[in-house]
Amino acid sequence: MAAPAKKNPEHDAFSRPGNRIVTLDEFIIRAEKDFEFATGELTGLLRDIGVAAKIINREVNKAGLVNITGVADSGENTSGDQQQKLDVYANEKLIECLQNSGECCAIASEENDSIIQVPAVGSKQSHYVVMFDPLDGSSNIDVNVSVGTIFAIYRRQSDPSGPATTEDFLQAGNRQVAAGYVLYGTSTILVYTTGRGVNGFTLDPSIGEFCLSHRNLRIPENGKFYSVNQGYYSKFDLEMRRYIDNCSDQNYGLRYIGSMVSDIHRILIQGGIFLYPSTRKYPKGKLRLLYECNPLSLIVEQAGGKSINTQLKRILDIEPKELHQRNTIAIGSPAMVDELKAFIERYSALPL
Ligand code: AHM
Ligand code: MG
Repeated sequence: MAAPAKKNPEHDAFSRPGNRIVTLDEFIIRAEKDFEFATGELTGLLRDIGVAAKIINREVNKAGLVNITGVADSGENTSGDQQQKLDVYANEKLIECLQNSGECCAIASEENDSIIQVPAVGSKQSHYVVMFDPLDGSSNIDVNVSVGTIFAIYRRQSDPSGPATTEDFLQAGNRQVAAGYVLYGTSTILVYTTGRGVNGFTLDPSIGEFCLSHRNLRIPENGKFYSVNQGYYSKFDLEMRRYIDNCSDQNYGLRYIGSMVSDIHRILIQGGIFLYPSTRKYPKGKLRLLYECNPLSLIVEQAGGKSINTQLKRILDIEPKELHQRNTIAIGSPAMVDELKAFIERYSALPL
């Protein structure tokens, strides 16, 4: 007899009549019940991240009122970027929330050189590792522009009885168990996927809960906006310049916030393409594969979009070599990524 079709937990979880509010916690718990062999660990992790997001949100919203904007005393992070005070704060809060519950066995953060072991809580033996960019686009904080937290969860590969290893983090993005982002914008929204569609939860400040607001997000097939730091135009390769000229010829609008989470969120809702190609300063691209590109690529693909690098490789299939690896990216509406691909195939001087 054929096995019964597997239910889509993230859709079943909220299929109920009326306009009753569905909170993130309720959604996660209901979704877990539909997973075979669920142990509750992943559920716990997503809830921990939700809690950390609320704490970070509180602080981001106070920026300007208290002495938490500006450059941190620590100076630069491991990638050579200037650390803001709020970067440091967000990093500490996420680590704290994850360490307290012990639902993961190790953490990697864009702000730390190497992985952080999470001591077991009680007899729990966690099977997951979590990585994150605690506050992406943080150079925008001092000027009240949106910033975001990005996270990715993987199953560890090493023996659960010993400590986690760096290799547990060096897995291709197609092995992510869950990924998401929190955008601290005009409202605060948490968007996540466990590989079965994408859902968004807006923080209702009056009750302090993330509530389901964007159910089964689907990215438009095409868009009218392109998103790239056009200030670097003269440093881009020919094929990228040709593509950007084409965007302008077709009257696409340019939208670039300088905060990738914000740009990707707009693209998820309205369609469009986001590009960060190689420049002279960043020959391999600026954005980090593990902390930024992989989680956002999983979300965009789960919503029906595409994500490749400028060598036309699917981002999620890249085998990472190091924790802070950078890469180029083109991500967004499928028709626009395909159009860019045709330009690269036509004009690239390098063998693809
Ligand atoms: P960050 O992680 O140090 O904040 O850097 C990542 C950010 C992205 O959010 C944004 O898209 C990009 O850097 C902007 O870079 P640039 O100013 O070079 O255009
Ligand atoms: Mg970042």
